[in-house]
Amino acid sequence: EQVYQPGKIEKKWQQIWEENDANKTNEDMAKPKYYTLEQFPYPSGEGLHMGHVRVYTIGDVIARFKRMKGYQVLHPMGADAFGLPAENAAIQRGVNPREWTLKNMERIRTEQKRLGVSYDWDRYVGTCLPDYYKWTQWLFLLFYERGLAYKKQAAVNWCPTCNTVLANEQVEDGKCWRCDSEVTKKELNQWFFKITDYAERLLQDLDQLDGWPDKVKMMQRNWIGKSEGAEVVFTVPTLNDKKISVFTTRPDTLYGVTYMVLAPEHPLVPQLIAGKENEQTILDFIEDLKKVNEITRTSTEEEKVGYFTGSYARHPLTGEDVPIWVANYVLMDYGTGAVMGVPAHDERDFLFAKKYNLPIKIVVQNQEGFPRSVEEMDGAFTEDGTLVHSDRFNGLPNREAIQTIAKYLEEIGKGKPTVSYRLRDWLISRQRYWGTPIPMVYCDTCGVVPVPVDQLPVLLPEDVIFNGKDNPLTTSESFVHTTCPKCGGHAHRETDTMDTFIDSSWYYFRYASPHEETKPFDSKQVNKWLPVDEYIGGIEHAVLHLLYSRFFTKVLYDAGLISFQEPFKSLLTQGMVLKDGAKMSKSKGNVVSPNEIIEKYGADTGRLFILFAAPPDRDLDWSDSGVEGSHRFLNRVWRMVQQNLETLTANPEVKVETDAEKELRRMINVTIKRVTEDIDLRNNFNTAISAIMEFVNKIHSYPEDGNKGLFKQAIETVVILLAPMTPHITEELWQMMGHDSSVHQQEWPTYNEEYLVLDEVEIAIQINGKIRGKMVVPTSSSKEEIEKLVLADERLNEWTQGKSIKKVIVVLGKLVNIVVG
Ligand code: ANZ
Ligand code: ZN
Repeated sequence: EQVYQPGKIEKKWQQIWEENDANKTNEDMAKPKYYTLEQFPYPSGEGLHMGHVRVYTIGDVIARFKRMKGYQVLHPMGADAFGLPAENAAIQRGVNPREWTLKNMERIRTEQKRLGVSYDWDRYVGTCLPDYYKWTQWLFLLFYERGLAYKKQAAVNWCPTCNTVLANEQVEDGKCWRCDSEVTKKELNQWFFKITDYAERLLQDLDQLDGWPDKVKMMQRNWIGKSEGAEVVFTVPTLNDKKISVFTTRPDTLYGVTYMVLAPEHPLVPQLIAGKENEQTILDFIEDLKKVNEITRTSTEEEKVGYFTGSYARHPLTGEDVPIWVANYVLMDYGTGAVMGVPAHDERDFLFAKKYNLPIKIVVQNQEGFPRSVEEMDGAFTEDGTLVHSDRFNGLPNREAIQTIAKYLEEIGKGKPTVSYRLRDWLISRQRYWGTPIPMVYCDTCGVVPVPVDQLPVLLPEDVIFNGKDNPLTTSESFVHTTCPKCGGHAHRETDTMDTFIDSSWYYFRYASPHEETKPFDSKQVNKWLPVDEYIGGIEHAVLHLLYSRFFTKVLYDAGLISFQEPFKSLLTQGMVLKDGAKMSKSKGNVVSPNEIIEKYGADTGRLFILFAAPPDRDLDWSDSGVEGSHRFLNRVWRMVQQNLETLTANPEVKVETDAEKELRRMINVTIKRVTEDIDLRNNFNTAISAIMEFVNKIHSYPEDGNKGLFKQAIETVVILLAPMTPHITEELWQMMGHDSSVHQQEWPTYNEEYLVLDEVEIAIQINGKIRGKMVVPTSSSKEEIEKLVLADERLNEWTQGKSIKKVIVVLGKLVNIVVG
């Protein structure tokens, strides 16, 4: 008898699968398609961690299951290979970022292969390879042509540690998403993608995403942050009636305006303060604010600081002049960068007015007439009510007045109803080397000129200096100096590279036709395979990668390149892998390395444990005893096959006659049903595995003299059902059982409804020998099980109350006699 040696058989099968192209995408159009995708890894120098193992295993079970269910399956893998760590390695250790990255990509690929994941390696995509980033550049030019890529001077997020700008999505609580440094503001000329043009569609289409977790949809909704209200136009009499628009969600409070506040960066500020008393103070104030990020600026704890500009604005309805202030809490890039101050009905304005002694005017009161006067207010009145002191609008419920006043303003040309979004345009330029070069040149005569498509890719140069200070691309003479594609004159290249989130916004398109040489992808292939049917990845990308990818998909749809508008039909966000209740991480020193587990127990055990320990969307607690348990189970299955090889390689006839046989047949069918539904409907691999474990127990208690044909069928079912989860051991056992074809090419078994029901029998219940009732029990129940069932029956109370049960006699299939006394 052979012992289970995962080290040996796993290597053997991985090699055979590779030689046979076993995981090649099957493009059999007669079958329905299924695209399973796991987020591709960043090839860091550390190799895979357990979080990766978890995602890939989940994806692999789905891919293998769908293949057995008769789908043509696309299950590809690649590497998100541009990014800072490569460059940091270059700065710190003097290595070449490209070589460093390629080496890591190779290492990760090797580790992924050791897990036995069924990827079609022929479709491998690496975003740092010229035949990929050429098309990232092509897409940039498409965006540019469509008016969706533009350059502007703006105060942008700056990470002083990473030495580069960041998109808003990459600033978390005022800190850099990658290195946790405090983010500051810097005035720079930068490239942006106009994602704000798509804000409404990105919001509306969330409603179609039934296969997405509500939590992720909610995070995207909040990030897009739609707000309905009005634009109200004030004018500045001293500046020739220059207009200042404000955005407000509360036009109903317009008569309560007692001042106005501009963001200090507002373009009118210099004119408003020119020659005024506070001019210098305000100029200094603006300088200081540049060092503070907006999270801090708008946080409720931050002290609100403001200065009077010395100028006044005319109220559009009352014609009164209200003082114009500047203050830190008004942001330039939200709404119009200007707000109307209504201290009676806005908490922030109330505090500001109190602090600077500005007047407060009540224009909304509740049914009790509260607030009647400013003296009885200890904060803003923000509830609903009726309008007062509002001229012709007095008496209107304020909710109604929101619309009425907005429309009235539109009629008289002093405003209009409007919508504001919190979403900002996507800042995509990075002052770093290891990224896709932005394909633009600056010509002394022609200005900004896109690089023609036939000159792509704009390759990353090698003659650069990594000094940890400047953008290395600026140090390459051969790169910077070029000729203008339009006039042939001298020009210099854009030295910014693209945010790596652009690379990952379209890689799942590339997989559909990875060797396409004339365009980023073949539309026919993409329309065939996409949208992705199940996308598996981390929740940390809820508003980054997942929002950007949705944006890209909509732009490609508008450009007529694809026929669908949402990239990911269903999304599975996997939970974390914890150890001793904390996230596995180097800093906590609680890391269990995948390689260590594979060496000791084999990949199949690791996979089985990870799938069994928790449903995929929950956090999973690593447990050494759990791993041991999974390994024991696989050993048990192994021995079950080994010890019955004679039966399993013969061809015994199937006959179902005895109760034990009927029960085994029932278990075969019940288990197939449970496992199929757990995988297919719920992704509950853990309960699918428990069902198989129960089934194996049942097979062990099957009598020696039971029908051998049925016994063989049961064991074969175990091996087939386990195949998607533990692909190596099942392949080996399948072969031992005398099959020529791969277990992974077997059809997924189906069950027969008819055999799901328990065979039942009616038995008599006696109390002290007298028949007192009848009961229906499963035919297969043991004496102990029947005794339990009978004693739990409440009808017995009548006969046994106040007495003690002396003895219970069970005659299987006939009766139960309870002796009481
Ligand atoms: C007057 C008013 C009265 C306001 C009132 C609220 C309550 P959301 O809902 O987040 O969109 N606001 C507008 N632009 C701003 C900016 N650039 N920086 C800081 N605050 C700004 O918030 C919209 C409200 O936030 C607007 O409505 C405006 O204050 C303020 F009883 O206008 B409100
Ligand atoms: Zn940083």
